[in-house]
Amino acid sequence: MKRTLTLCAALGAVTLACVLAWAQNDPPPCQSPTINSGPASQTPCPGGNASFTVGASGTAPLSYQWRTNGVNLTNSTHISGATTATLTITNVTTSDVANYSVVVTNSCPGSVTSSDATLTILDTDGDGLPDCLDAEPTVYDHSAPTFTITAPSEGSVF
Ligand SMILES: [Ca+2]
Repeated sequence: MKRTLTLCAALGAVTLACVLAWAQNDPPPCQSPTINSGPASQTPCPGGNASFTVGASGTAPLSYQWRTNGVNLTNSTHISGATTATLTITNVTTSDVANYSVVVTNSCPGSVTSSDATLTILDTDGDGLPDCLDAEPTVYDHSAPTFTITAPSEGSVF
């Protein structure tokens, strides 16, 4: 069938065989969404941004719904892209620490849910301050202090 169609197209032929081949050529089957990549876990700094992106394929158009711990997210001043392939969280706080996933659907039967990506604020040294806010190590100056002594002017009282 496909070879017949290719040959017909190549020759620009309109023959009974070609017409029959076109007529029998099935429309493309409905492809339920599948997830190809992501989302990846994020370790933002408090006050910074975090973005989660998913790569999905299937019969267009695809619809996206991001969720945190299983609850659908909605756009706000804090969250954008809740129903797109990329979720962005601005001005991250500790309350954003959670698992993030996305449900992808289209007009075909079935939907697919991504794996969980985590949002974590790292505190590697465990001092309660995120890594990005840990103070830089203090550099001490071990060189000898220098003094400048100015001779008192005549008539000064001590
Ligand atoms: Ca720390």
